[in-house]
Amino acid sequence: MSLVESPFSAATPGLVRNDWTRAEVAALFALPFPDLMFEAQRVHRLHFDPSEVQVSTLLSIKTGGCPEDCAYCPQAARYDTGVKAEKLMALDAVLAEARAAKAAGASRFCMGAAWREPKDRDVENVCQMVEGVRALGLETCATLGMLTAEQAQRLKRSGLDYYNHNLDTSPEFYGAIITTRTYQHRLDTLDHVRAAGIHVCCGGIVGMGEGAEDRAGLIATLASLPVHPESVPINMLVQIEGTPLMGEQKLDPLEFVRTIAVARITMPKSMVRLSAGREDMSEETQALCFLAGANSIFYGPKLLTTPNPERDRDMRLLDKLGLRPMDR
Ligand code: SAM
Ligand code: DTB
Ligand code: SF4
Repeated sequence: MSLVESPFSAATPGLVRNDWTRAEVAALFALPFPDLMFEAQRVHRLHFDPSEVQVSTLLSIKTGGCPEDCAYCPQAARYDTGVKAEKLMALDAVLAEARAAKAAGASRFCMGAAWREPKDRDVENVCQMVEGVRALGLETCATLGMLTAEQAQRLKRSGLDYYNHNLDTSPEFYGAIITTRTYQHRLDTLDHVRAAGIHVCCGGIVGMGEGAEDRAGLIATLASLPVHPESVPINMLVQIEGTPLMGEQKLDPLEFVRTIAVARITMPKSMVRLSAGREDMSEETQALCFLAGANSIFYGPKLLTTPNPERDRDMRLLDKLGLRPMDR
């Protein structure tokens, strides 16, 4: 199907829709690559300066020992991945890392904890961290697992800007990846975060052995939430020795680029983040991701427990592409 005949070219430019069907999303995935990229660029330029990239830095504030069974995760206690369980970091140590991230050029600081769900006491500790990081002039993000409505409200009062909680994959494939909590649990947490007035950061992982219909199912689910997530991280699976997904067939990088492009087209005003997996990605693939409408990255040599490109390597890449880090 050429774009000229496709129903998408008839869409009002820049219109934000929350009624994307699976079939429409699958049809976008199936477009000829040049048509898909053209449409992604067109939509991207309606709402964003295409030379700007938002940079977030991650810190694992509570590493390992997690009771969940997420088949991709190095921090699940049940898999022998070599990640040691640690206690929640001290406030001072977190603030020292946030200061360093700001000095290196990050605009957002994202704190991750390997919890199924935080206890109220944990939330109080994280709220202190949020207040401290905000006082440094950084945007704040946290990813702590499932939240109750009250916990989300408490985090909002501390000044938390974003909460990351991913749907990870399609509702159909989800059960092959996680059995210790349901898709509905995830949607409930997203509702609580949204109702508390915190910006939502929600995306997923590709390259887990899912089918093309699951990638379409993930994007269709995200794009038909009542309000699109402000931030949509698209992760390429980082294969971890000891996890069930180790040795899974690698996804063709062009399918990853297509996933970014479809996220951009269906969620025109959201920041689309080229997230985990950049360490093993060529500069050419990353450049295609930016062309496809990705406008955010994790910046700094470590994600939560796995490596990410060194800062100077990323700055050289952005420079080569004529891209620049976004101010807040
Ligand atoms: N424990 C909390 C939770 O699961 O919501 C917060 C931290 S958890 C590590 C955050 C997200 O990281 C997961 O939802 C998943 O999408 C992503 N992630 C974890 N391990 C990954 C891997 N090996 N490759 C790519 N993404 C991964
Ligand atoms: C997201 O979507 N990706 C980030 C962040 N949200 C928290 C996490 C990626 C983790 C990759 C594996 C690790 O470093 O442990
Ligand atoms: Fe635990 Fe989060 Fe890892 Fe799942 S993704 S095992 S909940 S840390």
